[in-house]
Amino acid sequence: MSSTSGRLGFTEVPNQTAVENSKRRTFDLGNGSEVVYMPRFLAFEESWTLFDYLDKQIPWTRPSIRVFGRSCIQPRDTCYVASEGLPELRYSGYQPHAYSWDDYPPLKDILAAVHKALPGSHFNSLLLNRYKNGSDYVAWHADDEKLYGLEPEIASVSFGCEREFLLRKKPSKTISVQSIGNRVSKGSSDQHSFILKHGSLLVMRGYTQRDWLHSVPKRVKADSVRINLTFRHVPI
Ligand SMILES: O=C(O)CCC(=O)C(=O)O
Ligand SMILES: [Mn+2]
Repeated sequence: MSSTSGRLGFTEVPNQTAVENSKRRTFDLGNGSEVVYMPRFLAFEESWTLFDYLDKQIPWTRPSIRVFGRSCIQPRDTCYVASEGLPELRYSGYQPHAYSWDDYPPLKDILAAVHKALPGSHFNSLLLNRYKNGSDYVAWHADDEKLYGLEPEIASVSFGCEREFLLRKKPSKTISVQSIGNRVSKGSSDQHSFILKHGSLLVMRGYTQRDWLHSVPKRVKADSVRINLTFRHVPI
């Protein structure tokens, strides 16, 4: 919202969103993969209000999933929201129930803020995660389900406890002299780390899901709850 200050003669003061958007940083991961990070995407107090709402109102579950053929309890709470008429999501042998956006109006406000920050993007589904403390985590994976198409864009909004988010290049499938050479001199450009702040937005786009893995590892020192929302587009 813009404001005026008659005394100093300003006609318009930049709004919070415009100022904080200027802290947006883009990381070119190479070969068509890109990450954008905005540490202060949402205002601090507003983010705590949203955290409390999500913590209390979302119907969190901790489902049983299959990993390498073995059944285990997913090491974090989850929930899924999607627009009507989309193909169903299935990952690690688990098919979450799709709740409606209308059931959780604040999610629609966050979605609108994400769309405003990312003109041209259109997200129609949302996977929510709640990490109760540092023993909850998400293992190395890519969100490369066929459902999302070849170059999915994923917008991730974080609330609460700061956690480390890691990106690691997938091992190359072609073994050539050059790739062996690359592996020997494996540089830091094959791994990236972000501390995802309360109210931050991280976007993965291009070939990031095809060529990279990401994770939120266990951290003994993380002693409070973190909530993460990943907005995705499911083509119909
Ligand atoms: O919690 C996060 O920051 C990432 C979650 C994630 O990768 C996922 O839900 O696929
Ligand atoms: Mn993911």
